[in-house]
Amino acid sequence: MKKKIVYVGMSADIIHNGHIELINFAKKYGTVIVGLLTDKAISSYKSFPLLNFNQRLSIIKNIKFVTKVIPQDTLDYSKNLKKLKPDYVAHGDDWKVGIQSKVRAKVIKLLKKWNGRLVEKKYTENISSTKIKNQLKKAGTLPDLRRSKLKRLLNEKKLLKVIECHNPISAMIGENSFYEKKGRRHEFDALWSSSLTDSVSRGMEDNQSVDYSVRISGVSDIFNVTTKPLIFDIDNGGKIEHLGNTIKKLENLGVSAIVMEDKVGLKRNSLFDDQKNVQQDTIKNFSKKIKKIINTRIDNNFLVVSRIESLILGKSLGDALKRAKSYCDAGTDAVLIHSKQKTPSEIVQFIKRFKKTKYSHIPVFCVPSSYPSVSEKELENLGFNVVIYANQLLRTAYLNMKKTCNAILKDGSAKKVNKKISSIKEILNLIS
Ligand code: SPV
Ligand code: MG
Repeated sequence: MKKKIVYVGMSADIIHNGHIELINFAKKYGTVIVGLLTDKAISSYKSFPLLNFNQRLSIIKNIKFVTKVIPQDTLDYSKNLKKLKPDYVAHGDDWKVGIQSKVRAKVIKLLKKWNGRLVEKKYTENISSTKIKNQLKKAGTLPDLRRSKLKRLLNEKKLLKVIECHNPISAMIGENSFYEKKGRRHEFDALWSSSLTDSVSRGMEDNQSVDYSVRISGVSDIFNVTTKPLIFDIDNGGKIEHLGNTIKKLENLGVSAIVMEDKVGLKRNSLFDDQKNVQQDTIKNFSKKIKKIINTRIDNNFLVVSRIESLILGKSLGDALKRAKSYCDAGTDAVLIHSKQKTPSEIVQFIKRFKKTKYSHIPVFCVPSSYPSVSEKELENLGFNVVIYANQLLRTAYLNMKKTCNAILKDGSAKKVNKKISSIKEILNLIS
C-alpha cells in the first residue's frame, strides 16, 4: 500500500527539540514532507529569519525522517496543499490561537476536500524559536551578520522601514517596537544614524562639526545594545583621500550602508529653506567617490547609497535623473532622492521616470520629513524600496522633555507629571 503523506510547514530558523519532536510525531502518520517557509513568507508575519532560506534548507533536509523539503512561499498553506494533496498536515497545537489561527482553519477546510486530516501535537513547553531569538538578541550579533542583513532585506521585502536613532536608548526603542495588525507584525527593519539628530542631540549644528570619530563611537554604543542593521548618514563623505579609512571603520563595526550626498563645501542641512551658498558636486567628482568606496570596501554587502540633492537645490527633475543614471553607471548600490517640498509630488515624478530607465532594478530610498502624510502603501506601490523616518525620535524626545520641564516648573512638584512619564520600574526593567 502507498505510504501516506504528512505535510509539515515550518520556518526552522533556529532548530530546537520542539521541531524534532514534531517531525517524530509526523512520521508516525507517514512520509514527512516539510514545507519550508521562504524568507518572504516568514517576514510577512514575524521578524526576518536569522538564517536565509538556503541555510535553513540545508539543515532541515538533513534531519532524520524528513523525506523531502519544498518551499512554502506564503504563510497560507493552500498552494502547496493543493499540489500535494497530503493525507495529513502535522502542526503544534499552539496555532489554535493568535496570528496563525486563520491559517489553521483554512488548512482544515482544504484537507476535507480529499479526506485529509490535521493532526496536532501538544506544543513543546518552555522552548520556542522566539524565546531563543530573544535570548540571542540580548547576547547581541556579529558585525558580518548585521552588515549583510540589509542587502538580504532589500532582496526579500518590498518596502523597508528605517527609524532614526541618536543614542543607544532611542536605538533600543526603534529596534524593539512592533505593532500587530491582522496577523501581521510591523516593525522597523533598520536604524538610521542621522547627521542632523547626532548633531542636535550634542547641541551642535548639522554642519559636520561633530566629526566622524565621535559619530562612529556613538554607533558602536548603539551596536552594543541592538542587532538590526544600521544605515549611516555620511554627509558628503568628506575628503576623497580620507574616505577609504572612514569606510573601513564603518564596515568593521558592522554598518550595512552609507548614504552619501552630492554636495560640496560647508555643509548645511537640506531641510533649511535657504540653500544659497550650498553647491552640488560635479557628476564626475561624485562618481569618483562612489568608485573609491566600491573599490575599497571589503564586503559587497556593505552598500553605497547615492543621495541626489538636485531638487533640494532648486534644480530640475531632469538634472536629478541625469545624476541618478550617472551614479548607477559609477556602480552605486542604490539612490536616495531627497526633496523638501510639502507634498511628495517631486519624488513621485522622479521614481516614475526612473523606473522607465534601464536602472529600474536599482533600489530607491526616500526621506519623507517635509511630506509626512505620504503612506508606506503609496511609496511601496510607486516602487520605493526604503523609507527613512530620519528625525522623529529626537523630535519626540525634545518635545516631551520640554513638556516635563515646564510641568515641574509650573506645578512646583513632579506629582502631576509623574503619571505622564515612564515609571521608574519600566526604565529599570529595560536595562536589567
Ligand atoms: C539627516 O537625517 O541628517 C539627513 C536627512 O541627512 S535631512 O535632515 O533631511 O537632510
Ligand atoms: Mg544628514
